[in-house]
Amino acid sequence: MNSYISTVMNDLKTRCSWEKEFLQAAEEVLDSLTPIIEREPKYKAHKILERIVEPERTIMFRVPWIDDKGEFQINRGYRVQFNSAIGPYKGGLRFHPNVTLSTLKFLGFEQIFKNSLTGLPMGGGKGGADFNPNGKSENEVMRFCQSFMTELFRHIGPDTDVPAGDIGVGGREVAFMFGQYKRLANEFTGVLTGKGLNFGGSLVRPEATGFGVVYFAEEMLKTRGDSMKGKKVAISGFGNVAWGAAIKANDLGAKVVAISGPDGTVHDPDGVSGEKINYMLEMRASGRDKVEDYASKFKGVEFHAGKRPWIIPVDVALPCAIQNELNDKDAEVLLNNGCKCVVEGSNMSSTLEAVRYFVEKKVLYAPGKASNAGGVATSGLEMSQNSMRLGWTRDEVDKRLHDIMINIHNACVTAAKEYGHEGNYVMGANIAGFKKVADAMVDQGLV
Ligand code: 2IT
Repeated sequence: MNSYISTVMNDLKTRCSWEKEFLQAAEEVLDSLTPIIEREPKYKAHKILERIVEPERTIMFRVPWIDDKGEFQINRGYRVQFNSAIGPYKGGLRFHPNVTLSTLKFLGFEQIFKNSLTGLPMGGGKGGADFNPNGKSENEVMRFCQSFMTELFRHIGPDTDVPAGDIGVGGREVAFMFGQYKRLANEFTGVLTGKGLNFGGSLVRPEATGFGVVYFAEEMLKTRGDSMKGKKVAISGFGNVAWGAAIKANDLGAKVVAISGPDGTVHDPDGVSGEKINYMLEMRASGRDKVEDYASKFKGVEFHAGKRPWIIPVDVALPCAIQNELNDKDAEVLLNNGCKCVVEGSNMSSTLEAVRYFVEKKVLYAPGKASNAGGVATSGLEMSQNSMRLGWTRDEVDKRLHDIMINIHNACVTAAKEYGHEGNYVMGANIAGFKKVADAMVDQGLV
């Protein structure tokens, strides 16, 4: 690590010692910026690293709501407006009981580079709450979303900050929040993405993250004269990203042999396809959060309680559940079983040790900020359609999404090569994503 980078990183470790996930994300990015920091002294002169690790603004607020029993409930809400150098803050909202400031700072930080990679004018932000939507009634979810937006609405806007969904926030929650924003602001604008099709949503947005992951995997395999066709694939999770990835993997002729949930992994040697993919949506809508339901419903399926899918021998692994869901031991098991390609659908799926192991073994490995950028890219396309007050066809959106994923892949490959680390998608993604934002920050002066 270069001395400027290690000074900034050590300072951050002192000042944010309790923010473990944020420090992990910062270390991965900063470490890989060594070649560009050494080549371009202007970044140090302009204190770009010190500035880029500090959010422009962090908002934390009380979210009071009343449950179905009439009892008062209090949660903590957040919005981290991390960087607006290249566009309005953009990024999802996560509702999950484990959400802390550290979680949202790591996600907001990742979002800066991811959004830059899409080539669209979007800054980085993230928000959410420590609210657990599982087991809540629809009315409880609505009341929570309304209360959350009652505070958030004054901090966001279509040219200021445009939230979307993430874990625990899907079409239903975005719709409740949109309704409340519209009521408070007295404006119908594209202030959120992932909206319903009847009120400004974009076709393909629900599938976009998972589709993008598989488009990216296909591009990576192409660099080795290979493709997704005939590949055995393990996907973790059964949420929105896993669902989109399962559809596209099937489209490209691969076989998805595993999906997972917090309760364990299902191994389905016949493949998760057809009605089984639709069943992923049913499992999510049930709010039970149990993938074991899949094993009870379909024949020939094994359930591995408490296990993650990385024990199943596959060619391609797509972690699509949550951060740090794949550690160095999992990485070793995967590679020993013949896996050649690991493409992240969740943000920071792999621990730092797992990332280092993949890079060292020269396996095809893509960090989430590159390979899962299709979701936010399609949110960017939703913003464009809202601004133009029109809607594109499914094919038009899908074609743009596909082109964006190809472009991100090329940007990673090119930057990695230019800075002396050919084939390293971590270096490529971080350097390419950073350069555009850092140059915009230099141009805009000390703000
Ligand atoms: O992690 C992500 O990129 C998202 N949750 C999507 C964010 C967005 O604004 O569509």
